[in-house]
Amino acid sequence: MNDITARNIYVLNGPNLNLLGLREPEIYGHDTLDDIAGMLEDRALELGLTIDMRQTNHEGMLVDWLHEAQAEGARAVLLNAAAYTHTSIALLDAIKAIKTPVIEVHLSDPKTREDFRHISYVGMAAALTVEGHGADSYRIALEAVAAGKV
Ligand code: CA2
Repeated sequence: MNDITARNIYVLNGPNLNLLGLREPEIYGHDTLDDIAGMLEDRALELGLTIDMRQTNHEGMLVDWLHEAQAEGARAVLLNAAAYTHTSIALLDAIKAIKTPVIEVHLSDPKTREDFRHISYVGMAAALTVEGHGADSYRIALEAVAAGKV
C-alpha cells in the first residue's frame, strides 16, 4: 500500500547513466550520478526525507527494484530508466503492478530529440514526468513528492 507518511524515496537509474558527467556533457551536463546523489541527499534532508539512489545497466534489475520499493514501503520512486524508457513494456507493467507512485525523470527532454525517444512506456504509467532540466529534474521530482503532488 502507498503510505504518504513514509519518508524514503527510491531513485532508480538505468543503463549508461553510470557514465554521466564523463561523456556527452552538451546533452546531459557535467554532473556525475554521485554529484546528483549528493545534491538529492542534501535536499531530502531539508525536506525530512531520505533517498536510496541506485543505478543498473539491467532491465530486470529495475523491475526487481520497483517491486522492492513497494515491499519496503517507499514513499515514491524517481525513475530515470534511460533508454529502457522507450522500449520496456516490462517496466510499464511493473509500474502498473505497484501502488507506489513513480515519477519519470529525464535530464534531457526526449520529446525534442530523435523520433525513437518520443515514445515513453514509463510515462504511460508514471504519476508525473519531469524532464529537460538537467540534474534539477531529480530535485524538482523530489520536491513534488515532498509537496504531496504524487
Ligand atoms: O535525458 C535522460 O535522462 C535520458 O533518460 C538519458 C538516456 C536516454 O536514452 C533517454 O532518451 C533520455 C541516456 C542515458 C545515457 O547516459 C549517458 C551518459 C553519459 C554519456 C553517454 C550516455
